[in-house]
Amino acid sequence: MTLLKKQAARGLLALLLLAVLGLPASGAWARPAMQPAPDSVDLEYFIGTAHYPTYILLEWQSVSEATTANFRLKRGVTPNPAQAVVITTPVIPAHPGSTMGYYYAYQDSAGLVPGTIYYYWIEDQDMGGFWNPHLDDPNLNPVVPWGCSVYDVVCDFIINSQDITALASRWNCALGNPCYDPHFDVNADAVIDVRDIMLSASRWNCTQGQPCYL
Ligand SMILES: [Ca+2]
Repeated sequence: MTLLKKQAARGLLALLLLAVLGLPASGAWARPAMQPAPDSVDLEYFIGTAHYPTYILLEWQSVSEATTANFRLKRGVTPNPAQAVVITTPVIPAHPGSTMGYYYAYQDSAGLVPGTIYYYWIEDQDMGGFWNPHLDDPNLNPVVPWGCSVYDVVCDFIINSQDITALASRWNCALGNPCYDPHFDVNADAVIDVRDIMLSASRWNCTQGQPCYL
């Protein structure tokens, strides 16, 4: 094989390889597919931790805030961000113009209902007033279970025989008796009896996240 034929063969082999890999022969594939929104802040994390029964602690850390003016947090009870509402009014000021990252914390305690799963989102506002929702990153969407339903007296996020057994073991315990514990008095009528058992049993096998759990 002459040198010319060898070079032609190598070129053909390279083209075949590109065709197999599904890549164009130009250098176009080396470009990033999409640029991030220019004024959206980079967040290292956004997390939520339940401190039952007082508050849910929300924490986030930014990388730099050169064009970030404010933050706001949204909360919902479904995974659909369109159903979430803003919980931080007024907005939380950022550090506009800073190339440093900052740590933030917010305690959410408004209207929390035991037995509910809360979904959170974070948005940052750029200098132009536009809110960036960060919807494309599941790491910035904490999901926080909050407490137990009053019917789930054992508090293991399912209403089942364990709750009925726990209630039955306190049968006829009334306010003032050493065995009385208001936690097991489902209907809060100062006695633990068949009514409480009936209420829990009516939600048999309901788990946290289901409407019947509440
Ligand atoms: Ca009762």
